[in-house]
Amino acid sequence: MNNILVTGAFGQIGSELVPALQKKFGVDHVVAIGHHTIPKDFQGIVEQAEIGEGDKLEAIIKKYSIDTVYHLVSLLSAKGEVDPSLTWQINMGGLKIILDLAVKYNLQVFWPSSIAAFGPTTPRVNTPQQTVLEPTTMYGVTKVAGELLVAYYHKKFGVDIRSVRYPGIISWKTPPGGGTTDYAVAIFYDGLQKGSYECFVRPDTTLPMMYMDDAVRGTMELMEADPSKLTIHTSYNLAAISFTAEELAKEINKQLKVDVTYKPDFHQAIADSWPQSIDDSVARKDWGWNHEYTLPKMTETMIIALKKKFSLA
Ligand code: AKB
Repeated sequence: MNNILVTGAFGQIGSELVPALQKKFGVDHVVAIGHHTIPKDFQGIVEQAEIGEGDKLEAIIKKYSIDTVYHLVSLLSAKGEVDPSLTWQINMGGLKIILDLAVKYNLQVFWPSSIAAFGPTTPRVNTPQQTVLEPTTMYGVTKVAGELLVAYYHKKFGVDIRSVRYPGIISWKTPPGGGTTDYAVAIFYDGLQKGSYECFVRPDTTLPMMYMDDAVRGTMELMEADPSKLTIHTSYNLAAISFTAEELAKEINKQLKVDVTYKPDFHQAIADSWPQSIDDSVARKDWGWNHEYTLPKMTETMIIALKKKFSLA
């Protein structure tokens, strides 16, 4: 029986993963953990806890006989640079608490790593699964440390923990917040609401991206994959589409008039330290990962969804 706990349930990924899990396993089998960001219209089981509150989390795990945790709480790359100590505390402290609970209660765990685990010394094109991991952001440091920690808990304690290195995720449900790849979401929000967007990276900035539906489906598929087939216990490279900021602006402008200007700021150095494209052949071979959304399909889907959200349709 799957009784699932989702931390960071109301963040970018949680907001879409929770309904997908509820659909598959039933609303009564998914417990969403949040604090001040719980939407008023949320339907389902919700519990209030901070990620540092291990005792509270343990009580919730016992109360609902939890056997699976999607541990999504994280401060992202740009926000992480504002308060690096807090980023370490939330990202690493939270993960350690969840892993110790996983040992105690025999939990299956999903924990996301990111392309932020890579750095300027990593090969930037078709970045291999096994490569140099020397990130320059605190967020990236917590992703590398986290990858090593989850692999350690798998080897030492046999915890069934699975992970992917997400690229930039493009989605419409939650507004952009705290990430370097957020320009690829903000351009849709501002484009539809203001008709213009000032982009914080150069037009030629290329980063790996993925539409949310692919990310959610891939995450759930990895959690269901035959454990004997999984050869990576740090985190799987995961890829879908790569494009420049200018190519995205052009694609949007096929459907919508958006005046895009470019004013690179501190985000640029972070973007320049990350890969442009990812080799995810190991994920494709081990558990059959495949993406569905191309740049045009993603763009069309985003515009339709946001027009509805902003009552512009
Ligand atoms: C960020 O930009 O910080 C995130 C990520 C790539 O992990 N979207």
